[in-house]
Amino acid sequence: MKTKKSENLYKKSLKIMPGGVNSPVRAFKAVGGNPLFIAKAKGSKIYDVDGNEFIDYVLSWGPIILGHAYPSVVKALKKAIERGTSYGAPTELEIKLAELIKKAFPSMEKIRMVSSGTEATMSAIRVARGFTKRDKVLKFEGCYHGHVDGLLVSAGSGGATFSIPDSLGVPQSYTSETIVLPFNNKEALKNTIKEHWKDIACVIVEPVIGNMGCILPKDDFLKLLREETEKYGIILIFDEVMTGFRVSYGGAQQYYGIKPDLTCLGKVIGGGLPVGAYGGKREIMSMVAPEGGVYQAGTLSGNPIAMTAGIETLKVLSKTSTYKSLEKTMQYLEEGLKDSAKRAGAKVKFYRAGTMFCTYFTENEVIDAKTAKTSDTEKFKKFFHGMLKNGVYLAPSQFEAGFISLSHSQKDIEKTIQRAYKVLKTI
Ligand code: KE4
Repeated sequence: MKTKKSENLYKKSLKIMPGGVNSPVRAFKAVGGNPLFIAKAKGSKIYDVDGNEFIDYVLSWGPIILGHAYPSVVKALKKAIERGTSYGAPTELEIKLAELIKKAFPSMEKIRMVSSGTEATMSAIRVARGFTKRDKVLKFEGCYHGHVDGLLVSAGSGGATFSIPDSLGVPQSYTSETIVLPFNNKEALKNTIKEHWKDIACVIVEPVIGNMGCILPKDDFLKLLREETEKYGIILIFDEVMTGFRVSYGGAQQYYGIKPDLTCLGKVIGGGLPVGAYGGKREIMSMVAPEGGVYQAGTLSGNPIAMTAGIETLKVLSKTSTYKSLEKTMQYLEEGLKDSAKRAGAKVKFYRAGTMFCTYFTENEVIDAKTAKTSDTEKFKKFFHGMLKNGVYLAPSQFEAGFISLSHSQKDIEKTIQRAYKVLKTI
């Protein structure tokens, strides 16, 4: 596989950008080797600057659920751009996208648009603190909610009581209000909430953890989470930045039948442009400035170009035929990958929720961060590079989710399954 042009560009980008990238995971640090620089993309394919073609299962980490350069999105964007790109004033487009979101997520009675998932989670936490007048935030190990200072933590040795920053530049005081628990652990959850509820403003959770691969909630864990937070007046925030419109049209909350107080969205609702959103119960969201006293703002929030991409994407997603087709493709891929692994004698565990999935190189059931980390990352590296050489672009980390799009064809899936067998046999 020729990669000369990518290598030259990487040398150049290293001189001017930290790690040569604008987001760490893109640098291939978890799998080794140099990142490929992408020239263009269409449908299920991406093409790098050396002309290599790949079937894309990263899809910009989730947003490109229709497929790259989807015709109706491109057409609408071309027209929209002629009307200017951003006014810094309200437009009808923001109402349109908010209404489309609310139709899919009825729990989001009032919605505020922002420009990233991080802004959405950071703001939702501020609103929860403003509403409850409490300071602590409870999160789960392995969940990533964007680079919010107070959430860049890992469980302190004291487990539930205190957390330690897992990024430089985050003061201990910022993380002292964060409690970290193991996911899917009902006892830890009940005991911690019972002990600390008076100080806990909110629980924030990825209902399906997409930032540790793909970890599903075990029986009734989310139901318990809803009951316990309800009981103690703690705001339940579902971070559906990744699961929104991915696990189902109505996200994980529709799929698992749990109604959170606040929901954070991103990725898919921008159709590949920068959009995040947070929203939920009217009485809570009324706290947000200028209606209430919780301040949050953004120059490009709700800009007409990003709104247009989001509206066009959700219009296609709102057709029931869309999810029928996505589900069919995903089932085919799931069965095929499991069969390839079995025939190749590879010991892997495959999990998926809707159209997000992960293949772990472990024989253990993966139910939380700890069990996810029993995966053999050396084997994953070999799998990643083997598939890359065979024209399949997977997420460059064992602990990321993969995605499919409406544009992934039967042929794409067949090729992926065959190549997976070929590569897994060599590992
Ligand atoms: P952004 O600020 O990156 O738009 O969203 C942050 C975020 C919040 N919540 C969840 C559940 C997320 O998955 C994310 C971002 N996800 C990563 C992928 N693991 C984005 C890719 C990246 O960091 O480059």
